[in-house]
Amino acid sequence: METIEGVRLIKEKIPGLKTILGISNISFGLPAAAREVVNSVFLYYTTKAGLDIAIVNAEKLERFASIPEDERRLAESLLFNWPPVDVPAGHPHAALFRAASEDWRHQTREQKAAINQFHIAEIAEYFRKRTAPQKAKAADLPLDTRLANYIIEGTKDGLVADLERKRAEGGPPLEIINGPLMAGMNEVGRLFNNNELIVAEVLQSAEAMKAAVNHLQQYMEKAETNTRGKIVLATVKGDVHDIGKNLVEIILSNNGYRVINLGIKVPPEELIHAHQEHAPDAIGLSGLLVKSAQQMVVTAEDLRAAGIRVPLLVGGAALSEKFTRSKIAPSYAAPTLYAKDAMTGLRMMNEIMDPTTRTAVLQAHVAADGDAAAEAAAAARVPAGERRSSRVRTDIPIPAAPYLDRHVRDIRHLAEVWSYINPFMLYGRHLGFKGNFEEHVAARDPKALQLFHQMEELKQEAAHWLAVRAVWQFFEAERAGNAIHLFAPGAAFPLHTFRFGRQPKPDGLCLSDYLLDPEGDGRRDHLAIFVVTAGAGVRERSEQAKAAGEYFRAHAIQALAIETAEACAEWLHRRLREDWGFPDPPATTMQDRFTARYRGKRYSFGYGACPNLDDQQGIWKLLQPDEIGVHLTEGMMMEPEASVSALVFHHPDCAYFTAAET
Ligand code: B12
Repeated sequence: METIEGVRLIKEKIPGLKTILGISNISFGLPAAAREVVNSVFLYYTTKAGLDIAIVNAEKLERFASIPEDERRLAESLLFNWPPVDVPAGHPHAALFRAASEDWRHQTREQKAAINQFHIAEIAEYFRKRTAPQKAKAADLPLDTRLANYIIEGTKDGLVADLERKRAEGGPPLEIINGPLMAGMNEVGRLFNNNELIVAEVLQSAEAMKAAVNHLQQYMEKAETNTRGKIVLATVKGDVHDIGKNLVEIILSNNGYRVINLGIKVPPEELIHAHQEHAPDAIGLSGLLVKSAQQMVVTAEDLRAAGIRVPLLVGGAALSEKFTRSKIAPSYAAPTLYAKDAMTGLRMMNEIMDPTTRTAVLQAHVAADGDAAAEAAAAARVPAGERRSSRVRTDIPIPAAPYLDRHVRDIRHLAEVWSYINPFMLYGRHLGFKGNFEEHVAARDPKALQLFHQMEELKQEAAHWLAVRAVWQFFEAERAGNAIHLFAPGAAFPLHTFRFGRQPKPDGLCLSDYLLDPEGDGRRDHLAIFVVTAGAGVRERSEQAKAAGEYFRAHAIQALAIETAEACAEWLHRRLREDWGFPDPPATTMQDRFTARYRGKRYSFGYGACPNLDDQQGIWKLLQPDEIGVHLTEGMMMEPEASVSALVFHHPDCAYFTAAET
């Protein structure tokens, strides 16, 4: 109660201050089922008191609204330290309870402790006795519920037999799809939005749906379709981003939409043609990079010029609601909707296709006059200068570069590279696991273990075909204001010059600051550059799995490939530090590496310190990464998708920062 009160007082006295609270300690020592309830009730009241951020394992939390009244009362009595009402006869503290105030502030120390002990015993006793609500045995459930459950649980065992039972009852295939199966899929969407299902599970549900539809298709007339609507989907010109777009395809197509997936690097003309051919209800555009977001503006303009007015759905990592509203929507001049993830895309399609919500949702997404002007006015430039920041030391010796020739390698020891995969990225971001994956595996959490084994199996198989390649080179380098000249060994004229922006604030940083000036004997500092890839053949394999209805596998292949590329970058960077003569201290952990706690840093074009993606061309000129199968698209994207490029600096003061655009 004091914590809740504390939050309330802080928010009252210092309204602008943000509060953060770890929730679960409140219930430490109680039975697991009691903890889920007490944590949830505590979270509810702290939030009401004004808490901004809670640290909590969302999976281990009962939803407040679903907590039965008696359980909620038990938790509230404990948290608010209410004096017990029904005290068993002869209880040693009965008199103490009777004399205690309702309000914890007016209770004596002794009363507080006795009341607290009483409620702890009550709640622990209650939850120890309470057996988990028994799941009804599958066979006892009504047939429609069973059919929906196959989808919700993402299982196919018994599915075909039950579909046949449903048909024998006279259910036409299309009604089975649109009825119980779609009800299951709707529940999957609801559970996902409530954080009760993770991406990997949603994909398994989609697999079950696909298996059901495949089975029923043999009994359907050719003309019969189960479409709720039609969407043309594409990754924009210059962009090879596949994984995000494919998730959207899988989610939409298994929720009753017909998806015409035009693939990657799709120019506006192809979209216009597809619109004429398929007359879709909407067009979906995907893209990974900022450049692709700009390409969406151009694409939207071309679609408008071609007279196309269907709703446009857009999504991708570098896109935002603001950019969509201020840049893409005015160019399209028809409804333009930003979807932060595939499930949001599904909700939007549902709203667009539902006559009761369509008008409102479309009207809400047409650009308002002045959106673009407001955006333009906001972007003021800050002059940055060229002086080296005093935050970067210059009195350190230049470490000798180990070699200056270009290195090209096929990296065969995949197990080692994979040990550099950040589990948070693979299991958390891409497969949707919530919480600390490694801790959950160590605690033998079934969901974590299942995912772990699925990925280990995939790795075993991928070890036979996943090709990890790298090209790198150390270059002599000199700083010239905000620019860096790179030289062939001993040459007087630079091979190439990169120009960087400076952090727009007093004494701001610039990447060139990290290069030391030549020593008295003319010896120059160095910079390493690399490109790594794990993408050869990945899209094709993922496509095959998708076509076979193996959606989890299709997604997992791409997720493994992109995180292998990132892991290879981490692995190679560690090796470059070794080659350079400053290996990581033995105590360095992978977590240290994932948070860049080592000497020097690597910077990738497109990120804050060097946002100009056109500079990728400089890397291509210097390293010729085409030799390892990585090509640069007109959108400055590396094809295949699972590729990473970087500049590596050795300076111990290196930090990540955001520079002004050059
Ligand atoms: C993982 C990651 C990578 C991975 C994989 C990239 C990928 N294909 O997803 C790897 C390591 C390969 C990578 C590489 C690079 N990356 Co990167 N990467 C990321 C990161 C951390 C997450 C992206 C992600 O989650 N992808 C997984 C997919 C499934 O998610 P998604 O694309 O967002 O798709 C979902 C939604 O957006 C939505 N959606 C997408 N499209 C559509 C379409 C429709 C119609 C709908 C309805 C919904 C929808 O639904 C999808 C599923 O839910 C982001 C940062 C961030 N926080 O987002 C940076 C980020 C995208 N990367 C960035 C950069 C710069 C790069 C590189 C250029 C760096 C470099 N020089 O090497 C390269 C480019 C790779 C290439 N091939 O050219 C920048 C881009 C900024 C910019 N300047 O353009 C970002 C934004 C980081 C940053 N903060 O600056 N990256």
